[in-house]
Parts: sequence; C-alpha cells; structure tokens
Amino acid sequence: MKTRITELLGVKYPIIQGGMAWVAENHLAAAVSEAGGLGLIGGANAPGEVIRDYIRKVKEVTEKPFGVNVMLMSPYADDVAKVVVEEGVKVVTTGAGNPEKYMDLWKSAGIRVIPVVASVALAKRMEKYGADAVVAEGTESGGHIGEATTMTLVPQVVDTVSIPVIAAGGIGDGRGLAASFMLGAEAVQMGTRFLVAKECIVHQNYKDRVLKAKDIDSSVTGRSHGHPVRCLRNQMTREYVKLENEGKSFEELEYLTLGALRKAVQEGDVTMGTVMAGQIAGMVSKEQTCKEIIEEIMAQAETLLNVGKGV
Ligand code: TUI
Repeated sequence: MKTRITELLGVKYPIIQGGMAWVAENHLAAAVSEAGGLGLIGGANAPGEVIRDYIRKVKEVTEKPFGVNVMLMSPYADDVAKVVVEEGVKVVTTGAGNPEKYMDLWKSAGIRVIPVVASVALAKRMEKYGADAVVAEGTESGGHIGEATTMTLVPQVVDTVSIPVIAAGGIGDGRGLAASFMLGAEAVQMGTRFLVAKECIVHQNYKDRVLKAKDIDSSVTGRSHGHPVRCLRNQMTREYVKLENEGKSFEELEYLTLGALRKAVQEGDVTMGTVMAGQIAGMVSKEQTCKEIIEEIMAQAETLLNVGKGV
C-alpha cells in the first residue's frame, strides 16, 4: 500500500506509532520500525539527554527509519529540538502546540517535519511553514486532545492542504485504517493499540486496564482549564472532574496530575495515576507483538480496500 507518506518516510506500511509520553521509549519505537511501520520516541517532558540516549539505543537495534515526537509544552522542548538535529534523526513530529520556531532549524537539517494538528487553521499554517505532512488528530485520541472528531477533521484538513495527511484518533484496526483512507488520509497514527504491544514497557496493570476497558470508559480532565486530557476513568479522574466542576483552578488541581502519568506507566498505579488512552481502548482486547499488530491491521485493511475495487 504505497502512498506519499510511505515514500516520504521510507517505510513499508502506512502506520505510525504515536509518540506517547513516558510510554514510547526505545523498545517500542524500535519494534514498530522493525515491523515496517514508523516507530516514534516520545519526547514528553524528558530532558534532551534522555532522548539522545533513546535515539542511540534505537539505532543500535534497527537500521529502519524512526522518528521523535517533540512535545511542545515540555520545559525541555528547545533542548530536544537541538538533540534531534545533532543525532541525525530523519523524522520529527510535534504535539501540543505550534512548532513554527523550530521549522527553519529542522528543515535546514533535512528533517521531515510532521506537526500533529487538531484544527484546519494550524494545518494550513504548518503547510505554509514548510511541513512535509500533518497528522490530523481527532478528539477520540488519548492524552492531550483537541475538539474535532477524526471523522470531521481529517477530510477538512485533506481539502485544505496539498501535503499528505495522516489520520489519528480512534483508529485501532484495519477498518479504521481503511476508513481513514476513504477520508483522504495517506497513513494512520495509532497509540492505544500499541500500548498493549508485547514490546511496550508500560506496567502490566496499565495494559490490563486498557484490555478491560469498555467503549465509554474514558474521561476528559482539564477541559475547563484549556488543557483537556483523555484518560481512562478512575478515582483520580473522578476527583479531578468533581473539583473542576466546583470551579477549582488549574493550580489547585495540579497536585492530582503531577507525576500521575509516571505513577501509572511505571508503578502500575491505575487508581490515582493517569491512564492515558483513546476511545478505541474498548476495542483493544489482546496483547500482541508490534509485528503481529501491524500485519493484522494491514491484512484487514487491504481486504476492505480491495472490495471497493471489485477484487
Ligand atoms: O500532544 C498530543 N498528545 C499528548 S501530549 C501529552 S503529554 C501531556 N501530559 C499532560 C498534560 C498535557 C500534555 C499527552 N498527549 N497530541 C497532539 C495534539 N496536539 N493534540 C492536540 C494538539 C494541539 C492542540 C492545540 C496542537 C496545537 C494546538 O494549538 C496550537 C496553536 O498555537 O494553535
């Protein structure tokens, strides 16, 4: 299934793994890339040197292309932005902000730059600033989210820009990939399905929570503060949303989320930790290797897309 994205990135399959904070480290990124997708290291809130170490570790185990996601709200974003250039990373995606100030630096280093956008306006602006492609991420996603759904955002971005569009948010199987292609996307980005990959280092409690999740098990914290984050419902989200509804400020609620993602990912605290996952969690029901996940999705999507061609 060749598209402008598989050509641009030099990958076999049009599948990109989301650069999930604390989750997408060297093991997951390397496994996805080895399996023919594009693995991403999630920059998250980590210092540049931590990301440098991950980059070197991925290079030790695969010669396939991989990328780094720069989380723009991170206090270390400037630092990570330089590290990707120094380490010769080929692909950078960005999240949770506008990466304009880094575009010249990255483009002159020959990096393929793919901002994640949650609106048509930002997609248009990114194209103007030289982005090679955009990820149009719907509100079904886990983590930091925008308002528009994938179904509405992707075709509107496709209609607006000429660069290729990657769909994200609520995609977890071959049907999601095929549907994204119908909307005009040329690849998909998936996070939640890779959370339960055998190579993914998240705590087993986190994986089990995702595997047991039902369709309506996610909740959005921080809407009233302009920092909406989708995660699976637990004691933390219930307390957060209750206090938010009582009008508590972002600063007053920070104690609930500080370090909470690390608590869930590393310590397996799925009661008071932040269990970021997308709405597709209800459909993720088995642990597989990255290779199994990617090959299963591709086989299913190819069958579905060929039906339309009368094969
Ligand atoms: O970035 C993500 N998802 C993330 S980042 C993250 S780490 C985090 N942890 C706790 C609190 C906050 C973040 C977890 N998940 N997805 C890409 C994404 N970008 N979704 C939405 C956006 C976005 C939203 C508004 C991008 C740009 C934007 O506006 C920029 C502008 O200036 O217009």
